Amino acid sequence: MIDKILIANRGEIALRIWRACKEMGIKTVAVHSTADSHLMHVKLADESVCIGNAPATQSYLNIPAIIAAAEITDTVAIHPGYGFLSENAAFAERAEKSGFIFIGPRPETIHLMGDKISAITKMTQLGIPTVPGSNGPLSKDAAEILKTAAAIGYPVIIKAAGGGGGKGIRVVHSEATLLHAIEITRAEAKTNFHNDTVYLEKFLEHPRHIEIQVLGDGKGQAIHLGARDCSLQRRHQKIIEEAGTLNINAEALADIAQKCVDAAKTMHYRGAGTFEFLYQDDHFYFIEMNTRVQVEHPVSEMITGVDIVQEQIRIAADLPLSLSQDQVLFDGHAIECRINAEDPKTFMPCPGKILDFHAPGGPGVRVDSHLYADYTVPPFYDSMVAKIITWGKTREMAIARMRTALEETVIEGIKTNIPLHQRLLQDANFIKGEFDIHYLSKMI
Ligand code: MV4
Repeated sequence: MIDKILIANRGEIALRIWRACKEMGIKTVAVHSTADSHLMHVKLADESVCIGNAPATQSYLNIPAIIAAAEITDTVAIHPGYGFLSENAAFAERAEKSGFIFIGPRPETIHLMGDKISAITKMTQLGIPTVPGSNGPLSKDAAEILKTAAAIGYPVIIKAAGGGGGKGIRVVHSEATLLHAIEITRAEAKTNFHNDTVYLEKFLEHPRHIEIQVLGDGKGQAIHLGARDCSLQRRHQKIIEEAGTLNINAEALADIAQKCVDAAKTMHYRGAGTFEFLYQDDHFYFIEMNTRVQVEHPVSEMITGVDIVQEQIRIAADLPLSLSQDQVLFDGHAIECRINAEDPKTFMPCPGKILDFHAPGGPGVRVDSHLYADYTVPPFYDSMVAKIITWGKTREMAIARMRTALEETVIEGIKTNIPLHQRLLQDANFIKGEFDIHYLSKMI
C-alpha cells in the first residue's frame, strides 16, 4: 500500500481524504495557504507544509510549490480532491514525472476529457449517446455556420471547447442572433480558456442533469455506482444532489450505466470518473466527463456502501477494485444538501468566525464538514462549508431525515443557505420529484 499521501486541497474534501488515509493506515501531508493554517485536516495530518499566500493561484494552484512540498516530505502519492488542480493534466504529468503517483486518471485522459469536443468525439466512438450538434469545432465561415445550425434546428447552444461546468455557453433561439453570439462566445473563450474553439448543440429545453459514477482500475476493469440527479442548481452551482430512486426510465438507466462501464473498460479508465448527461423524454445525452472525485460523491457512497476515496487510493496503489459489479448492492435513497456560507436572500458569500457549531446526527445522517466552533471561514475560497447527507429506505424517509437534520444543525456567526434548503424540502414539486435544471432559479 501507499505509505504517504499529500492532500493537495482544503476544506471538507481535504478532511474527507485524510479520513480515508487514516482508515487505510496511510500517513498524510497537508499543504495549505497562509490563510488556512487552522483548517481541521491541517491539525490532524501527520505533517503540514505552508505552500503560499491566500490567493489560490499562489498556493492551491501553485504547481512548483506543491511538488516541492511532496519532495521534502517524501510523499508517495498526491490526492488532488476536486476543483483546483484536480483536472489539470499538466499537474498530473508533472507529479508523475517527479516520481509521485497522481491519484486520478492518466494525464492523457484528463487532457482528452478537458477538451469538451475531444471528449464528445471519444464518447461517440465508444457508443455513448451525445446531443445532436456540430460534431466538432464550428467553422469560421458564416454560410457554413448557418447551414450547420439550420440542420440541428433552433434553439441551439454554443459551447466553448475549453469550457465546461457552465462556463462559456450561450443559447441562441433564431438565425438572426447566431453569428453575433458566436463572436461573443469565441472572444470570451479566448480570454478565459485561451482557446476560441466553439461547437454547437441542439438546446434541450427542460432536461434533468443525471450523472453516472464509475470506477476503473486502469487495466480494463470497471464498475458503476449508479446515477445521481444534480438538477437542483443555481448558476451552475449544485445545491442538492440525490441518488437512489430517481424516477428515471429503468430500461434507459440500465442501458446508459452499462454503456458507461463498457466505455470505461475500453478506455482502460483509471480512477473515479463521472459521465454527465442531460436526461429528457427518457433519453440520455452525454455532455461532459469529470475525471475527479466530485463534491456529491457521498450520495453514491450512501446507497452502495462503497468508499469512493478509498477506491481511488486502492486503484492508485495498483490494486484491483475491491468489488465486482455483482457485489454492488443498491439500497435506498440518499440526499445531499450543500451548506454554503452565504446570505440566503442575496447569495453573497458570508465568510467569518463560527461562534457555535453543532452537527446533526442520528441514523442515516452523515456530515462532511471541516467546521468547528471558533474556526474562521476565510473569504478567499469557495463558500461551501458543509455537506449534510441523509439516507432512507425510501426517498420520503431520506427527505424526512434531512428536514430533521437541518432543524438540528447550528451554525452561528455566519449566514448560511440552510433556510433555502428548508424551503426546498417543503416544496410540493421537490417532494414529488418533479423538477428539471431550471426549477430552482424559477422557484427563487
Ligand atoms: C446544455 C443544456 C441544454 N442543451 N446543452 C450548462 C453547464 C454545462 N455543463 C452544460 N450546460 C447545459 N448544456 C444542451 N445541448 C443546458 C445546460 C444547462 C445546465 C446543465 C446542467 C445543469 C444545469 C444547467 C443549467 C443551465 C443550462
